[in-house]
Formats: sequence, C-alpha cells, structure tokens
Amino acid sequence: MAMLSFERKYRIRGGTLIGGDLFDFWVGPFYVGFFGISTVFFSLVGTAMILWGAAIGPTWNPWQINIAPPDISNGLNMAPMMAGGLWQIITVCALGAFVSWMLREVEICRKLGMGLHVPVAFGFAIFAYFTLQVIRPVLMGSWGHAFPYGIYSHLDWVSNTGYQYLHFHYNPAHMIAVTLFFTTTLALSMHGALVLSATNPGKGQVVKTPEHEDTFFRDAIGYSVGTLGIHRLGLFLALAAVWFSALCIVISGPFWTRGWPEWWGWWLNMPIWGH
Ligand code: 07D
Ligand code: 07D
Ligand code: U10
Repeated sequence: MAMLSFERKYRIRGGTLIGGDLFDFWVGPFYVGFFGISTVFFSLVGTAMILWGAAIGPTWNPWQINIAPPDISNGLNMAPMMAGGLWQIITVCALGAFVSWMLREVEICRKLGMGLHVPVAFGFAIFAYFTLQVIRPVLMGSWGHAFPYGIYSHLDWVSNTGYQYLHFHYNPAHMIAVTLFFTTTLALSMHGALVLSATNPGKGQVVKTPEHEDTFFRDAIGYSVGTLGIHRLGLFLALAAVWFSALCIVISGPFWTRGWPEWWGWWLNMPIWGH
C-alpha cells in the first residue's frame, strides 16, 4: 500500500501547462489534464476516421485494412476525402494525440518535480514519425511518399521504399541506426541481468550491493560505467538509434536519389587505389 499512500500525498493540484485547475483531476488511475482531454479527442476522431476508411474499403480483416495517402500526382494539396483525405485527417489526429500525450507526461513530471526525460524521449519517437509522414513528403513534394495506415500495408511501404534505393542496408545512416538498436538491446539485457543477479541471488543468499555490480564489470572488462551511467547510456543509445533512423529515411529521396550501394563510390574512387 506504500504506493497508494504516496499517490494520495502527491495527487494535488498544480504543475499544469494550460487550463489551470480546470482539468486538474484523476479518473481512476489516470491523470487527465487539458492534454488528457485533447488526447482522448484526437484518438477518438482518428479512430473513427480509420473505422470509416475500413468501412468503405474491401475488408474488415484487421491485418489487411489499409488507408492510403493521396496519389503522388496530388502533390502537397488537400485530397478528396475518399482519395487520401481520410489519411490526411488521420495524420493530423495522430500528431495531435502523440503531442498531447507527450505534454500530459510533461504535466505529470512537473507535478512530481521530476526531470522531463520521459517526454523528451517520447518526443524522439514522434520526431521519427513526423519525419516519415511530413518532413520527407514535403521535401519530395507529395504526400504520396508517406506510409499508409495498415498493419501489412505499412510493411509493403517499407520494403518498396527500401528497394527503390536498391539495397537499403548500404545506407550509412541506416547502418548506424541498426547498430544503435542492437547495442540498445545488448545494454538492456546486460543491465537487467546484472541487477537481477545482484538483487535476486537465490534462496538463502544475501542481496548484493552496487559495489558488487561495479566489481563484476571491472573484473570482466576492466571498467564499470556505474549505476547512474548505465541509465544515461541506455537513454542515449535508444535516442540516437531513433535519431539516425529519421536521418536515414530523410536523406533517401530528398538528398540521395540513386541506389545506396552507389553512394560507396567515393570509397572505390579514392586515388589511393591507383586508378
Ligand atoms: C511494444 C509498445 C506497444 C505498441 C504496439 C503498437 C497500433 C496500430 C492500427 C490497425 C514497439 C500498436 C499498434 C496502434 C494498429 C491499425 C490501423 C512498441 C511497443 C503494440 N508502426 N513496423 C509493427 C507502428 C513504422 C515495421 C507492429 C506504428 C514505419 C516493421 C505494429 C507506427 C516503419 C515491423 C506497428 C509504425 C515500420 C513493424 C509492432 C507509427 C519504420 C514489424 C510494433 C505510428 C519504423 C512489426 C506487422 C511494436 C509487425 C511492426 C505499429 C511505423 C516498420 C503493428 C504505430 C513506417 C518492419 N509496427 N513501422 O511492437 O509485426 O513496436 O508488423 O509510426 O515486423 Mg510498424
Ligand atoms: C516511426 C514509431 C513512432 C511511434 C510513435 C507512437 C501509438 C499508440 C497505443 C499501444 C522509429 C505511436 C503510438 C500508435 C499505440 C497503444 C495503447 C519509430 C517510429 C510516435 N532495417 N528501413 C528502419 C532494420 C531493411 C527501410 C528503422 C533492420 C531492408 C526503410 C531501423 C534491418 C529494407 C525504413 C531499421 C532492416 C529496409 C527503414 C526503423 C535488418 C527493406 C524506414 C526504426 C536486420 C527492404 C525506417 C524513420 C525506426 C526509418 C527504417 C532497422 C532492413 C528499409 C533502423 C534491423 C534492407 C524504408 N530500419 N530496412 O525508425 O528509418 O523507428 O524510419 O535487415 O523508413 Mg530498415
Ligand atoms: C519503467 C521503469 C521503472 C518502472 C516501471 C516502468 C520503464 C525503474 C518503477 C514502466 C514499464 C512497464 C510497466 C513495463 C511494460 C511496458 C511496455 C512493454 C511498454 C508498452 C506499454 C503498453 C503496450 C501499454 C500501453 C497502454 C496505454 C498507453 C494505456 C492506455 C490508456 C488509456 C487509453 C487512457 C489514457 C488516459 C487519458 C488520455 C487521460 C484521460 C482519461 C480519461 C478521460 C478516462 C479514461 C478514458 C478512456 C479510457 C477512453 C478514451 C479513449 C481513447 C484514449 C482512445 C481509444 C479509442 C477506442 C475506440 C478504443 O523504468 O522503474 O517501475 O514501471
């Protein structure tokens, strides 16, 4: 019950960014706030538009529902409702809901007197989405370059977009992003394993301290990044992974239109090879 008495003590007014006391209350476990209301609003409108799109489409199979962006020939104009207009409204609602959710996190952090690390981190995910759906299509001159809303159709978009550049694995920013994602899972698995090994050492054993954790890595690899450090590193790795993902897709099209293997020509053409 420690958690519940803590919550009773801290669930007081204040810290809102907008609306003052107006929406400063909880519904069950959920803090509401102005941005809780706007989250619910954008989510409901966006979901309704997806359901409308599904209703006029050929299938109710959840895996196959697809709401496509406007045709490339439509450019950056508003599209007719049944020819990409729905996709445009859903995109606005998605961005409205994601940003509302982030700002609701900010209000919760302010109430608790905590840092803003969680909403900042979520902001990186929103930025990646914004890059895919707004920045890159705008740079390329058409909403038709954005990805469609559907479980399988968005996979088709990733594959098709990848092959447009012949071999997406040769995109250097994609390489860095993939490496950072792999390193993130490595770091989390090492951290999870280390903490469990120290705090859950088995029946009859004494719980170990951070000194044990530090010493394990000093013995094993000669250095310990430390108990605060591993969390800084984990956040950095994950945010850098998303940052390089956004970079790898925004350069594909707006700044590099040929196959990615060709980009490596600079290496093959270096004068040191003597040709
Ligand atoms: C575990 C937190 C929970 C979140 C979940 C996702 C919806 C969508 C909507 C039917 C880690 C909830 C899903 C609300 C339902 C309709 C219309 C997060 C966790 C469980 N993808 N993607 C998935 C999204 C993009 C790619 C799964 C969203 C880019 C590949 C799920 C976005 C590219 C694969 C999903 C988005 C891309 C997937 C599991 C937005 C590059 C898979 C996601 C808003 C980033 C995997 C069938 C997950 C799969 C998968 C959702 C964008 C590539 C449906 C919401 C365009 C290659 N994506 N995705 O666990 O099985 O995330 O697909 O940007 O293989 Mg995707
Ligand atoms: C965009 C998600 C944002 C989510 C938000 C929240 C809800 C609410 C509610 C659960 C960015 C949504 C929330 C909806 C849900 C409830 C209640 C995250 C986003 C705001 N690739 N590739 C990447 C790998 C290949 C290609 C990124 C690996 C092929 C293209 C990552 C491999 C070709 C694009 C990555 C591989 C190809 C990418 C994705 C291996 C295809 C992108 C992660 C091992 C033939 C995308 C910004 C990401 C990108 C991207 C990994 C292979 C193409 C680095 C490991 C060679 C076209 N690929 N890829 O970005 O950079 O997350 O997007 O083969 O566009 Mg790739
Ligand atoms: C970490 C940690 C740490 C901990 C931790 C954690 C990181 C060191 C101390 C946290 C980690 C975990 C708990 C582990 C598991 C987590 C994951 C694997 C990540 C993925 C998470 C999920 C898949 C769960 C997702 C669930 C969500 C997002 C909750 C959904 C909630 C709502 C829909 C309600 C939101 C409330 C709002 C907007 C405020 C307003 C509320 C109201 C007015 C009342 C409620 C109203 C509704 C529900 C209806 C509104 C409709 C909406 C929003 C649209 C839906 C539309 C439909 C048509 C269905 O490091 O320590 O430990 O624990």
